[in-house]
Amino acid sequence: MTIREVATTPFPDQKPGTSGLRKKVPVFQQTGYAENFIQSIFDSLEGFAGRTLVIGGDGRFHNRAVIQTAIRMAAANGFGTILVGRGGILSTPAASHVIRLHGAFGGIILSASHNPGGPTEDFGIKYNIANGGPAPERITDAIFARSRTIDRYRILDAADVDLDCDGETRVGDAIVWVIDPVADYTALMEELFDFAAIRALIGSGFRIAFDAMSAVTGPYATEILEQRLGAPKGTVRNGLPLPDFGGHHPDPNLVHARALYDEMMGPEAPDFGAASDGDGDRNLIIGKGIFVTPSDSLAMLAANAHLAPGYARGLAGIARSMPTSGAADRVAEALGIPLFETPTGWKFFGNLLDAGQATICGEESAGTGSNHVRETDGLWAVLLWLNILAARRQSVQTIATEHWARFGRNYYARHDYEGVDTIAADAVIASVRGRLADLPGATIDALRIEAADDFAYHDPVDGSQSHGQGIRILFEGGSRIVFRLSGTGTSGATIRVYIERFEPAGGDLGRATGDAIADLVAAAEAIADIAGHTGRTVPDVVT
Ligand code: VG1
Ligand code: CO
Repeated sequence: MTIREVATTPFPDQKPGTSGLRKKVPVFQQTGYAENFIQSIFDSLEGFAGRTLVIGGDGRFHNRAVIQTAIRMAAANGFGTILVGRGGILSTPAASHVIRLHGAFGGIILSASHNPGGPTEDFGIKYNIANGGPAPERITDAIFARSRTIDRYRILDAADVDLDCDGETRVGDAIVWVIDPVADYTALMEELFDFAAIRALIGSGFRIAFDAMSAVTGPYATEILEQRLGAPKGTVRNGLPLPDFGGHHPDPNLVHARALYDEMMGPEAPDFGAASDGDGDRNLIIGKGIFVTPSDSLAMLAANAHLAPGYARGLAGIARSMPTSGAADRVAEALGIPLFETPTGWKFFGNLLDAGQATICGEESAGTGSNHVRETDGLWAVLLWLNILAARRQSVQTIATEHWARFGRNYYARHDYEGVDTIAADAVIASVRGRLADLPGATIDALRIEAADDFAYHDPVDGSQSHGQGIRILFEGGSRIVFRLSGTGTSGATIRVYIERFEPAGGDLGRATGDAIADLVAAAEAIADIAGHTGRTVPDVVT
């Protein structure tokens, strides 16, 4: 087998976003496109000769082709061992665990997460470092810089590896191991949670519905919920990963997991409903008759985590992304532990987890996780909920009601305006940014603005700075509006408006969210004039 140095020219658009490089499949299918990006990753790293690389993906269209390319390139670039999930499958949290468990140098995860898949839909490549977490900005910046000047990539002439058979193959000087994608992850979950208690809960007639959305969590959820925990067959729906996710968005929110939501609100609802996304890192939690917002879920999990064996000794701290509601802040305060507010994206949690400063982290976008891996973890959140339900033997509704009565309630919604013209979207943000100095002290109807800023983060562990991470408008009494642009889309821009009303304990805790935040929604429009800039009068997605 010979190593070839292939001459190439740069593509100008290989800047990683919130979570890796995401583009339409036809973009990735251009000659040299994936190769350039993968070589740019390797060229930005040092010291991996003879070390282990983990490769896996969420099974979407184009997954297998890029896995073969990545194997040939990793071998040609000098990695000693390459671990690949069988079928090219590894959920994002499972990949994170495999990297850590096997002491790998890093991993390449092929996914566009919650974005749709198929021949004309989305694909993505992300690099994770040795701690199992997404590469920090310093590395993603280096990858982008390298992609602008790259002039050759290195690849081995070799036959395709059989991805469907566990075992060992030699590719050049490297050993390729095809591993069971589910086994290591399942063992980790058994360490963290009281499977016997959850099994007893299910045995007592507690009913679960889990929607894998034809994405990567199917095999994991089937093994854990149905095989290990004894839930009846059929508990896991859409459990077979499909290259196009059955034509759906594998995004576990109230729009794309609508059927589950409707069922959970109906008279025959199971006790607990959940879903995960394309690559298995997100979670949707719905109790009988009650949707738990991801921000509330983070707070409720943190408040009850000690009921699970893996967290019995308590939490060192909680971290949340800036747009995530302040519900977790009140739990941290009550527990007497620190609360960290980071920019959007899981890569900002890595240092806090590594340093032992935070144990549980979460984002309003339905990502929740802990120090067990360095990624957000959908099934982990589901299992922690089940462990808490098994320990408390109360309904999700009761747990939520008691939580709000103790901590107060953060009514919360995110309004997304999708596929907006990029210039118009930039203009929205620029005009709000331009008003930042004038907003503090201003009133909009009965709401008084206390502070307004462009969020910047100073990492307390490595001292790095990140600027321009979203605009915060903070109101008296703890309510908030946040504006930012998405960094994961592949066409046009998405404007995200995050709206939150804080209602203290003793206040009106049982309102409909839409009513509770109506004045803030109006204030957001008054401040940003989204209609004027974009012509859009209503959001495309409300979650
Ligand atoms: C979105 C979410 C963010 C999340 C990111 C990756 O980013 O808002 O919280 O970390 O997706 O999630 P953005 O830049 O589009 O707002 V995953 O599950 O899709 O990789
Ligand atoms: Co995801």
